[in-house]
Order: sequence, then structure tokens, then C-alpha cells
Amino acid sequence: MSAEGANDPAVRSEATNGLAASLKGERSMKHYRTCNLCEAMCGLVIEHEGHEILSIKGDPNDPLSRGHICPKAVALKDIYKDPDRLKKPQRKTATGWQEIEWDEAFDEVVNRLRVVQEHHGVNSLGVYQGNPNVHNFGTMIFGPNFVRSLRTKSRFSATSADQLPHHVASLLMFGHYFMIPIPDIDRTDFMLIIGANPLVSNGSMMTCPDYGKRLKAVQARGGKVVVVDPRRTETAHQADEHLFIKPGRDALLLLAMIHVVVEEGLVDLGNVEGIVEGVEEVKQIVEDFSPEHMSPVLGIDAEAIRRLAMDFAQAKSAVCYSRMGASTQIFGGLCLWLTHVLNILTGNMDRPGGAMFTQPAFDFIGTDGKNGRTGTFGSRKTRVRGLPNFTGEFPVAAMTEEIATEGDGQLKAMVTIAGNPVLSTPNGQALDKALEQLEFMVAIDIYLNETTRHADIILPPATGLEVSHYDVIFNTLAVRNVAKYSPPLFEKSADQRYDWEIFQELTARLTGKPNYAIPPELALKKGLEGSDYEGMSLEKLIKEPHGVDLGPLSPALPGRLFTPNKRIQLAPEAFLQDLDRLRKFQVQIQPQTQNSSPHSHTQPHTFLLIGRRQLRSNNSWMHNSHRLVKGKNRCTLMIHPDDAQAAGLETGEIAIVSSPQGAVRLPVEITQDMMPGVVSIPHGWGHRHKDIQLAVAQSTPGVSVNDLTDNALIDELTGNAAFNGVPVEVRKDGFN
Ligand SMILES: Nc1nc2c(c(=O)[nH]1)N[C@H]1C(S)=C(S)[C@@H](COP(=O)(O)OP(=O)(O)OC[C@H]3O[C@@H](n4cnc5c(=O)[nH]c(N)nc54)[C@H](O)[C@@H]3O)O[C@H]1N2
Ligand SMILES: Nc1nc2c(c(=O)[nH]1)N[C@H]1C(S)=C(S)[C@@H](COP(=O)(O)OP(=O)(O)OC[C@H]3O[C@@H](n4cnc5c(=O)[nH]c(N)nc54)[C@H](O)[C@@H]3O)O[C@H]1N2
Ligand code: SF4
Ligand SMILES: [Mo]
Repeated sequence: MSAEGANDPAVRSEATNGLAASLKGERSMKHYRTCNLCEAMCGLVIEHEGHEILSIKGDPNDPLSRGHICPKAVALKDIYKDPDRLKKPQRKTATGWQEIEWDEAFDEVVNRLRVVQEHHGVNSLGVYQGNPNVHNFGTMIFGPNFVRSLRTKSRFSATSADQLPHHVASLLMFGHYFMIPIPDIDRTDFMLIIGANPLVSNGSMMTCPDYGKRLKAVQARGGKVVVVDPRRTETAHQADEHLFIKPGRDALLLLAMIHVVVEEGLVDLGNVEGIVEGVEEVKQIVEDFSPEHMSPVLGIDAEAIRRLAMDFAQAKSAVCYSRMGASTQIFGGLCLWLTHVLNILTGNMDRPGGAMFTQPAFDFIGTDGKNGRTGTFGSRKTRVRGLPNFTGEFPVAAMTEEIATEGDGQLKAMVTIAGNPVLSTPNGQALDKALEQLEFMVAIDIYLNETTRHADIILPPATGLEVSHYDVIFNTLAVRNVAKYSPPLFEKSADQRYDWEIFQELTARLTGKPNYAIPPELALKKGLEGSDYEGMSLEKLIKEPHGVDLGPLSPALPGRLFTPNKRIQLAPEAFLQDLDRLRKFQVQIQPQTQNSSPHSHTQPHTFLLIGRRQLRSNNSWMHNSHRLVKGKNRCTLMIHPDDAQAAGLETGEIAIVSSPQGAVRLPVEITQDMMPGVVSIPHGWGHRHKDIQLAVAQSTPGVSVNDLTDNALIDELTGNAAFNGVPVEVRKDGFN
């Protein structure tokens, strides 16, 4: 990117046109934008009078979301107004936090990072990037350059507490880590959902606003939706069928389904015929995994597995979609691989109604691919545990030990960017302790929370309604090709900085190069002009505030394949080898080796813990909105009635849930929706520290499920955290 671009008046004025219009001072104006809180990219209409927001509603003219909205969008107003949100840099002193000027803060950050790296080596600096980074336009454009300027290989992010197995499977099978197949929900006749609850999450690795209406549309056209989940979720209630499964066993179910497809002679590659390698290997592998053989460990009738596989293979079109429950478990990599295998062997890859690839207007995959940046897996290992890196990052499950374990290469300083790993990574309380021993920490974050309280300096960016937005990532994952640019609604104040301004200033100071202050719009403008869509440009998007519809997904292979030989790899070596671990697990879980559960109220009872998402939460960071947290305490332990009875627990009573990592006390919610033997706690709660600045969240703190989860419990293939299937004990609190 050239320096001249920064001063290109066209770019600057285009970027701010909308803003100027909305600030003219007319009464009650309407501003249109994309909500960037979750992956759904809902279009919003925000009615405002000057800086007063009158209403936030769904935009019926948004081509993707068509008016859908969830309660979190309205809380954008609360974030904008939140008195606890930080606006100026903060320095920790012996007597508390002190507000300082940006220049002073930048100086101190750069100097202190330099001292640590000079003393302990460049890699003694760790970086953690949290979830909102991928929802932030400026960060997507300028974050990578900033992280590179830190010169460290010790990088971590929420990816390895989330979708890492998706990336590993895409890299090994399709040749680029972001070539993620997306369910073509608007045309499918059969959707099999494994470990996802899109009715609440609004879809993930599948940007799909208004999932509920889209699901009903599948059913209305005679299609079917089946959910596999240890909890009868909100989505399962709407589906045609729900199968309970014990956490961590999905890979065995998928193998059994593929077994049936092969055995019944239903393999038909359809659109990808002629570009798939490894079909025979897969056919051989699945021989051992008949439904009859798998049924006892799955607790699902062999007949039901056969019928599911047949229905799937014989549907006019079908798609298997696996998400958090399949990816954040001990066989995450295998689950994602087998999901694609099932879609491919039944002729549902790259065809309408199946699993398809997007063609985004701003196409970073295409650019990456052309430049040979498609991803790397396992080229380096972590110092302490030897976990594999992926595309420049190490698994976050290893971050705590890398800070806490002495020796060459130990992390001595941290930069956290839009992340709250104390609440969001496994065994968070161990990280909470480890962060105390750092020599220096800087957090780029809008709140003083469980993680940033450990920082020496906090650099708070402008956010939410104060920033412009173009979704670089989620357009790449959307169920329909669309494009939309939103200018800021409100101008940030003079002494606020955008995330990208913070990055550029730090990058300049770290590298000694000038800071050209280039707005992200410049990269967007260039990217859009290079797009395959005729007439696509930033100017066009500025004129179309509801967004532009670029049509349904369309077949993209083999053109979009980035494997060296332009073929889909159906049987990558890494997955074949990992099957040994699955086979050992299968032996361990044979029913005869399981103990029958003890039955005394005073004895602890052993369960497998899973997570759950909630409509009014957004991971850990939106609990400071009163409108979202008001009402009954939602941070509860969900448990089946029989299990509750055995443990002597009644609804509303307090249970103690414990694991070797820690213990939490929380109210019990008894429900038939839980599978017996499995309990559920939502994540992102646990705002118990006194020295955070989140008054509303502190008044409804809940407990952190990640005080129970175990950073040793991972998918050994990918290094992804296994939040689901954590063994815990549950007992009644004696003080009930
Ligand atoms: N047990 C369990 N743990 C989980 C999960 C689970 O299902 N179960 N889910 C995992 C998943 S999928 C994810 S994605 C992770 C999320 O993990 P994290 O990303 O670590 O946590 P968040 O709660 O998203 O925290 C986001 C942080 O960004 C800050 N922030 C918000 N907006 C901005 C902004 O515009 N700029 C900057 N600089 N900062 C901002 C917030 O104040 C907050 O500190 O949690 C994971 N942890
Ligand atoms: N309202 C709201 N929306 C969100 C978020 C939020 O915090 N709140 N977070 C956003 C983020 S960062 C993400 S990554 C997405 C995630 O989006 P989803 O993946 O749709 O969300 P989850 O609710 O975590 O769904 C995981 C499901 O897997 C089930 N499960 C657990 N273990 C297993 C297992 O072993 N096998 C099977 N088959 N199922 C299992 C759980 O019961 C749960 O229903 O949501 C996004 N949207
Ligand atoms: S579903 Fe997600 S994108 Fe849509 S309004 Fe809610 S938070 Fe925003
Ligand atoms: Mo996530």
C-alpha cells in the first residue's frame, strides 16, 4: 500500500460522506449499518437525533438479514454510552489507574516492550488476539502488520479455542485454511447439524442471520433438519429430529454414517467427480465402523444411524454442518474432516443445497492464494508441551504454561488485543495467576476487565457506532454473496483512537518508519476494484447503504482449490494417523468398562460438562449492558431430572461443580433437555474481581466455566481447546 493513498482526498471523503450526512444536524435521521457483534452481519436501521439514539431496528432492505435483529444489537447503544468504557490510555500505578496522554502511553509501551525483548529475546513477548478482532474492519486490514512488527513467534488467539479444526481441515483438504465450505441453507433439502445451536448463536462459520426463518423455509419446502447434540437445544426443538450424543463421540457417528453410504453403494461425487483423491482409502477406513458396531458406544440405535445416513445420501440435496460442539472437543480435527468427507461422498460438495464456497467481493483468500499464503500446520512446536503451530499461531491452551514455566523462551511480556482469555480460555484461573508474574503487559481493549486488570497500560480504541465497517471475514463465510460498507454513525472524540490508528502508531514507533495514517478504506477500495463483480467499488457501496446482493453461492471448484495439484484431498495423512487415537478411545468407552453411577446425595456424581451460548450474552464482554443481563440469573447448571434427583438437587438450589482445576457454586436448572450424565454451564461469566470496572456485570457476576475446564484437554491433532466433555463432579452445596 502506498503512502500517497493516505492523502488521497477521494478516499478520505468517500469514507466520511455518510458520516457527514448523518451529522448535518437534521432531526431524527436514519443511519444504516451492519451489526458487527456476532457473525450474522445483520443490517440495522438506527434512528437518532444528533447523538441521541431513538431506536435500533432490523433493516428490512438488507439483502442478507432482511430485517432480522437480536437483542444484542440494541445494546450497541449501551456500549456507546457506557460510563465504564475507557476512552483514554490508562497506566497502572501503586495507587490505582491513572489516565495518561496517547503520546506518553505509546512511548512507554514501545520502550518497555523493547526492554523485555532485549533482555529475554524477541519471542519472550507473547500476543493474544481475541474474537472482536475478526469483527473489526480496521483490525483486519492493519492488525497483521502490527503483530508482525512485534517480531515475536509467540502468538496466540481465540482461534484455538474455537474453529481451529475447521482451518486445519480446509488447509489439508482444499489447500487454503480459509476455504471453509458453507451450508447452502437457502436451497438445501436436508440439513444435519452437529454441535451447533444457530437459533441462539445466529450461526458460526456460517453467516446466517435469521436462522429460524431459514430453518422453517427448509421444512416448508419439504426438507428436513436433524440436530445431533447432548442437549435438546433451541435449534433442536425447531428441528424435525434430534439425537442425543455423548460429548466427544461425533467422529464415530460420522464414520458409521459414511460406512453406510459406502456399503449401500451410494457414493456419488457429483460436481467434484474427477477432482477428488483418496476415495478408496476412505472406503477402506470406514469398514470397521458399522452402525451395529458403533451403536453401543454412541447410545444411538444402529437402525437410526442407518436411516439417518440413507436419508442424507438420498436427499435431493443435503449438507452436514458441524460447529463448536464438534470442533472444541478432543476429536475436533477428525470431526471436521469427516463432515467434509460425508458431504463430498454424497455428492453434496460445491453444489446448490450442499456445502459451497463463497465468492466475496473483497477476496482475501484469492489474494492470499495467488501469493502462496495458504496456511501452515505443525512447522513449529510450543516450548513446554510441544503443541503444533498453525499459520503463525500456537494453541492458546499452551499460553499459561509458556508464561509460568521458567527457562529459555519463557514469556515475560504480553500484548492482548480485544481478548479476555482469563474468562475465555481453558483453566482461565491458572492464566489469571500467571499474568501476575509478567514484567510488562499492554492491553488494547475498551474495558478494564478480568484480563486487562493485569495490564500495566490499557490502550482503549473507539468502537461500535464510532467506527466504519466492512466485513472482511464474515462475507467470506456468508450463506449468500453480499457486500456492504457502513460509515461511522458518530464521530469519535478528538482524543480517541481507532484500533487501526493505535496499530499504525505502534508499528511506526517499533519499526522506526513513518506513520502515514492510512485509513482501512484505501485497502478496501483497491480490493473491491480488483473484484470479479462488474462495477464493484467502494463508491458503489457508499451509495447503497442497505448493502448489495451478489446472489446465491455458486459452484467454485476446481478454480478455487489451492492444493498443489488442484484436487481435493479426501484422505490427508494427518487425519489417517489420528484415527489411531480415536480407535483407542473407542475401546475405552465400551459400555462394559463404565462404572454405574454412585447413588448417594453426599457423594459427588461424575458428569461430562458442556458449554452453552445465550442470546443475551456475547462471549464475556457484553454483560455490562443492563438490558442484556436484567432478569433471572442465567448462569446456571443445566442437569437432567434423574441426575438432579440422584444428587439430591432441586431447581434453584446451589450446586458445587468441581474438577481438578477448580470449583464453582451456581444455581441448578433441572431440564429434560439435558442428556443424562451431561451437564451444561454457559461461558463468559465470572465477573467476580473487585478491581475491574464493569459495574453492571459485577452486580450479576455468574461464575466462569473456564475455572473448571482443563488446558490439558485438547484435540491432540490440532491443539484446539476441548471445552466440551470435561469430566466434573457435582454435589449439593451444604449451605443450601
Ligand atoms: N468454556 C468455553 N470457553 C469458550 C467458549 C465456549 O464455548 N466455552 N467459546 C470460545 C470462543 S468460540 C471464543 S470466540 C472465545 C472468545 O474469547 P475472547 O476473544 O478472549 O473473549 P471475548 O469475551 O470475546 O472478549 C473480547 C474482548 O474484546 C474487547 N473488545 C470489544 N470490542 C472491541 C474493539 O472494538 N476493540 C478492542 N480492541 N477491544 C474490543 C472486550 O472488552 C473484551 O475484553 O471464547 C472461547 N471460550
Ligand atoms: N448470542 C450469542 N451468539 C453468539 C455468541 C455468543 O456468545 N452469544 N458467540 C459467537 C461465537 S464467538 C461463536 S464461535 C458462535 C458459536 O456458535 P455455535 O457453535 O452455534 O454455538 P454453541 O451454542 O456453542 O453450540 C455448540 C453446541 O454444541 C453442543 N455440544 C457440546 N458438546 C458436543 C459434542 O461433543 N457433540 C455434539 N454433537 N454437540 C456438542 C452444545 O450443547 C451446543 O448446543 O456463536 C457466536 N454467536
Ligand atoms: S444476531 Fe448478531 S449481527 Fe445480528 S443483531 Fe444480533 S448480534 Fe448483531
Ligand atoms: Mo467464537
